[in-house]
Amino acid sequence: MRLARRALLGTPLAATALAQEPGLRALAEARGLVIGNMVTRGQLRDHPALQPLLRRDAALITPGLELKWDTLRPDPESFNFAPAEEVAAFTLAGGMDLRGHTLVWHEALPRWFDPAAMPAPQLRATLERHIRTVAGHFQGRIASWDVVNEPIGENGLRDGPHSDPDLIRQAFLWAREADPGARLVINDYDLELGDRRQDGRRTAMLRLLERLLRAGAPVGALGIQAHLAPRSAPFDAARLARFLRDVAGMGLAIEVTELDIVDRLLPADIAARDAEGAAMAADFLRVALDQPAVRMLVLWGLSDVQAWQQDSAFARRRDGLPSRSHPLDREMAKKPLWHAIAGALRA
Ligand code: 9MR
Repeated sequence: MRLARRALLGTPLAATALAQEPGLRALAEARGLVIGNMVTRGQLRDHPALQPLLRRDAALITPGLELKWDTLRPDPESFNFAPAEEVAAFTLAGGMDLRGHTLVWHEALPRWFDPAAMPAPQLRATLERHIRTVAGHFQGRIASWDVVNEPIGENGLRDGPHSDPDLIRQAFLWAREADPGARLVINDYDLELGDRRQDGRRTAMLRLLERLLRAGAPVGALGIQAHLAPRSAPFDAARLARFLRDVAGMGLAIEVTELDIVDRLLPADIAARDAEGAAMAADFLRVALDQPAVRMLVLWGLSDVQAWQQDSAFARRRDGLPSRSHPLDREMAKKPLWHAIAGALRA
């Protein structure tokens, strides 16, 4: 004890202050908001420095890959829960909750599962078995499940397993039976910014939600991914606020599920790039956190070592520079985005 106190007295003031600066987790908790982050099993292993920082900045974790079909379903018969359980063990040890992502999606499918090539009854049976087994396996451990991911296409409902609203309704019913306590979510992207295209996507989403609720689907929340891409479209606070109000008016909760910055259209200069990304996040969060239905804020990665943007032909920068999409840089130092999020949580 005496040793500990002497050690503490010997700590330089700056280091003590740094250790005491509240993380995003404490700031969110103080205002009754659940803050989360995405991580994969590979990232936890390859970047152990992430682990204490995730515990500082997140109260909930979305496994980035481990609950997708291509990881869970090596073949039509079996289920491989081991990778997801490794992430779940990390969250349990850190006193964090889990988010489930995702039960029905048109991407990250194993080669044996081609929804378009399956006769409708077989597709239905395959989805039912998957949802009942996976949601059942994690029953009681998942705060909210993305039951259906990215159902909105460029013209209404996307082709594939999403194109049949009755199948979507069924997916929610199967998930509800398998895990009665989880909040069940429809999750989608490009619902945040103020151009005509995203207006159309918002309208299509509102129609789908209305239709599902009318048909008795147990949808509990809309997930707004929020992969914010400055200069791809303007930010329009009034339009976003109206949309959030419309969703809340249906009695649904709202979760921000994948917040990060797509910096492909921003200047190369790091200070300018970071400032513009952080400014758009601040604009977005000012509106989102003002809406009481927004219960959860999940970031799609804490550090730039986690960037998916580089592997995406669409989201990566044309000049080949590494993307700066996340709150911490590759050395785990805080960037303007971290401070923008902290500021929004404090406001
Ligand atoms: O970040 C994820 C990337 O590492 C994966 O290769 C990809 C396919 O599984 O999915 C990425 O995450 C996506 C998420 O699951 C759904 N919304 C868009 C995300 C970024 O593409």
